[in-house]
Amino acid sequence: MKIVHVEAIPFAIPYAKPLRFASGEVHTADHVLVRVHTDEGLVGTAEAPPRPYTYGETQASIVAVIDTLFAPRLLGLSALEREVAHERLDRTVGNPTAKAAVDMALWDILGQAAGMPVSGLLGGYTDRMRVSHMVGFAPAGQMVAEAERVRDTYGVTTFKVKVGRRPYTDDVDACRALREALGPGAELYIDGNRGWTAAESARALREMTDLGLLFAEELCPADDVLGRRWLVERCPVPFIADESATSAAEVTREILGGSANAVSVKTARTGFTASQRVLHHCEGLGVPVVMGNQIDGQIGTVCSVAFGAAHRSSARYAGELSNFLGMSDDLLTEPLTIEDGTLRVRTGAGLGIGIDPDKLARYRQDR
Ligand code: MUC
Ligand code: MG
Repeated sequence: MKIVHVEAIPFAIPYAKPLRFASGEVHTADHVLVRVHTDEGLVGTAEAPPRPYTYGETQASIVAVIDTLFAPRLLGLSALEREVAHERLDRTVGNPTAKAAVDMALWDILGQAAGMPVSGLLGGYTDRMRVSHMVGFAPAGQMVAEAERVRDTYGVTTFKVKVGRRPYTDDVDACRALREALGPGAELYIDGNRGWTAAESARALREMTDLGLLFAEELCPADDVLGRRWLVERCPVPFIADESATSAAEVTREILGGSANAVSVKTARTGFTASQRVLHHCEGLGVPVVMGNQIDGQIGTVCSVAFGAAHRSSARYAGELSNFLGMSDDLLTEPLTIEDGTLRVRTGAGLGIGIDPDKLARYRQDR
């Protein structure tokens, strides 16, 4: 199982429905397809989504770091030597989605070699997850229409509402309109992507106390250390750390520092190996976990559901698994489908996915 070749292929697929949030917006899935080849002919596949406003990575930087630094360090290693692979990748700081894609491609190889699904190898807790849909910035009426469409079409009843606009009352009004339209049975939570100050966040939370929110996520920056701690002390629901807690060490810092009391796990940035470290760490600390979405395409979503469904603690809440619905197309030979508000884990060996060669030829940016 020696690694003989690592590919980093930039591709771009437009969004039919762009997503807007406080730290940025996505119009095109300008991701990188990562393929790790072994001497036995196995090919592990994953995708890396550049999020410059979150991690500083770009499509070009992901391709460059894989081609020039990661691939040469991986060649000749066995896919079983994941810990050595990570030691070598970690000689380079940052670049979380590039590292995560390599990690998940290695797990795909291991699963294929064993003839077993990765989700089973990770923990095999359940075969599906409830889906949470992210509602991006728009006038309140459009946000309601979007949530109703996703509920009526896919049976989804959990929604994460993007907040963090100014004035904050626009978001309070949108959340209220969503609650009124969706009724008391829907689960609603909010994600500010650091858009508000601690004081704005506190005011907004106070004005939404009757809306029955499930969680609040990254309402203000974690770098406003005392302000954020002050806010979390007053927050009536678990406060999720997302972009402020992207490793087990950052989770320790944020939780013990009082800057969060729940954590978003995203396989797009911690792969399977480090996501398990984060997850087990959260279990040890006794804080809840939500499977987040890095605005993944279908390949990334297959990875998120494989991981989320594999463990009790990551399968507990609905996972954010529907961002791919906004894309105009994707690369998988068998597209994902959300039914009855749930997404199933792929049952084939490894990640159980195939890449459509015609689609890849159409969307790749390097030829
Ligand atoms: C999220 O949960 O924040 C938007 C920015 C990012 O880094 O992830 C997405 C979704
Ligand atoms: Mg978030």
